[in-house]
Amino acid sequence: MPANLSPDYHRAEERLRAAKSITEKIDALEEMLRVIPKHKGTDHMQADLKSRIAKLRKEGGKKAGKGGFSYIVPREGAGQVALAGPPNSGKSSLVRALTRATPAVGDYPFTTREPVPGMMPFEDIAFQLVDLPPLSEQHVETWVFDLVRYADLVWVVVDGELALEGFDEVRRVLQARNIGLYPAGTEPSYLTAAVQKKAIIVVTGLDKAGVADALPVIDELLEGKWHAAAVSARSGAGLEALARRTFEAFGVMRVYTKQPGKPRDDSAPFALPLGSTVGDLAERIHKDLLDTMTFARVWGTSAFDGQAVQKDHVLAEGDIVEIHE
Ligand SMILES: Nc1nc2c(ncn2[C@@H]2O[C@H](COP(=O)(O)OP(=O)(O)OP(=O)(O)O)[C@@H](O)[C@H]2O)c(=O)[nH]1
Ligand SMILES: [Mg+2]
Repeated sequence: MPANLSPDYHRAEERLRAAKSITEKIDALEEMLRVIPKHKGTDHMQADLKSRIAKLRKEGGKKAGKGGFSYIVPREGAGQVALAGPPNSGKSSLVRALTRATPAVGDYPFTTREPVPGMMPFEDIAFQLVDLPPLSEQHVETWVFDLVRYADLVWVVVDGELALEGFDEVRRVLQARNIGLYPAGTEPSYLTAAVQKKAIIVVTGLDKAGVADALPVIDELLEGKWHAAAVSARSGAGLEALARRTFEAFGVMRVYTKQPGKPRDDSAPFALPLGSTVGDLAERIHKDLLDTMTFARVWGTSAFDGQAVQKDHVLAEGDIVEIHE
């Protein structure tokens, strides 16, 4: 049993026993959480307090933040990234550093209890990050795994000082749900798990002494094939490179459209899977356009400037396309 619970804690516990309404109970539990000593020995108790608070909040219909949340976060932008990691590894800090979302950051585990989406810009497109509660050997609610399964890419976020243990824990917890991970840029093997998610390992705390030096060792021990992305949410180091790697991992290209006689429409490139054709683009613009289009003109690396092409023409990153009906 973890010792050293303070008189404040016992007083709050007393209040909990006496509490009658849900609000009083939540108040007392929150006070217990505030004053409990924050160390490894109380991890279980902290997690337990948090899940009791969450349960009571749900019962009382009173949700944290605005508008509550749904269990599936609708995809937005050029792709969705789920942040999976052990408790306290820096997931929410990353979402704060890379998007306008402001999930709570705490120096204790199990700070995050609900999914928090935010858009991460990369040049002229954006990817959706989804901050998640931690994955751990303790209780993890089923919807967290649903969100990992639903995402296009997983960032396995681990603290640089606990990188290997953290990665192993995440892998074990996911494997128990039949979810496997494979490095972006390689091919999955379905022998180990029914669902295989493309992943990037993100090592946090690059600003801390020793983490940068440990990177080559971490990479080697990760079987040499992961090439972890090292970042610091605090100094901002590595964040741009992570966004670029994420863009590359998605295997998407940006294609711009234009109207005849006008310059390209800069506002909104389409992010299409590599290998997409003019027909795929037409379908993305409007479901009827695939049938009504006659040909297209393309400027860029896949064609001579203004070359007329058919629906089956394969596009390249940065191409500008003018579709004629
Ligand atoms: N020095 C340093 N500290 C960091 C960095 N990223 C996160 N932290 C600290 O690590 C602690 C945990 O950060 P969070 O972002 O809340 O971690 P989390 O993974 O979201 O935690 P849970 O929601 O509990 O799973 C906080 O005290 C952060 O300030 C980093 O890059 N460098
Ligand atoms: Mg968090």
